[in-house]
Amino acid sequence: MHELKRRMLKLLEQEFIGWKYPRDWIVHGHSCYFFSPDIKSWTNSLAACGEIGGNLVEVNDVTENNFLLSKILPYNTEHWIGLTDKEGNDTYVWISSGQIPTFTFWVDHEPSHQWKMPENVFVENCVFYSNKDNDYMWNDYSCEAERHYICERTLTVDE
Ligand SMILES: [Ca+2]
Ligand SMILES: [Ca+2]
Repeated sequence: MHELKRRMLKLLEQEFIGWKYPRDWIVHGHSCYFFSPDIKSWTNSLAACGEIGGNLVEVNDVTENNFLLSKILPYNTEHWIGLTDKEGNDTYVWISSGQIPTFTFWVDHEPSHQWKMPENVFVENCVFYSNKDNDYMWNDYSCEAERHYICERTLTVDE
């Protein structure tokens, strides 16, 4: 009986922890984060984050940025974040809060808002962490391009 009770408590605990910190998510500060193994368009990345109870990451300050960099540095790949200019008015806002960023991490001369090569013009409305060649800083690009993505889920206040 004691053993059964212990096992039930263990199951409850796993469920509780699973709810707060879903499997494969990494806790940092007041959020947990998911770094995708797969690549998707920005829009599909946003949907994928939503399906697992989060949103595309909102990078609020240098501390959060440093944490994210520490996780993506070993991989030299590009990751979508939740910054977009879907209205097409060249003003980037966070998809989760609707706020204009107070912290930014742009590559020099970015955001460029469009790809300017002749015969291949398209607008750039979605932002990603670039790879090593651009020191992992932010760049905007076509939302249709496929990249890895980072989801964020804010933890509840009663931690
Ligand atoms: Ca955040
Ligand atoms: Ca750009």
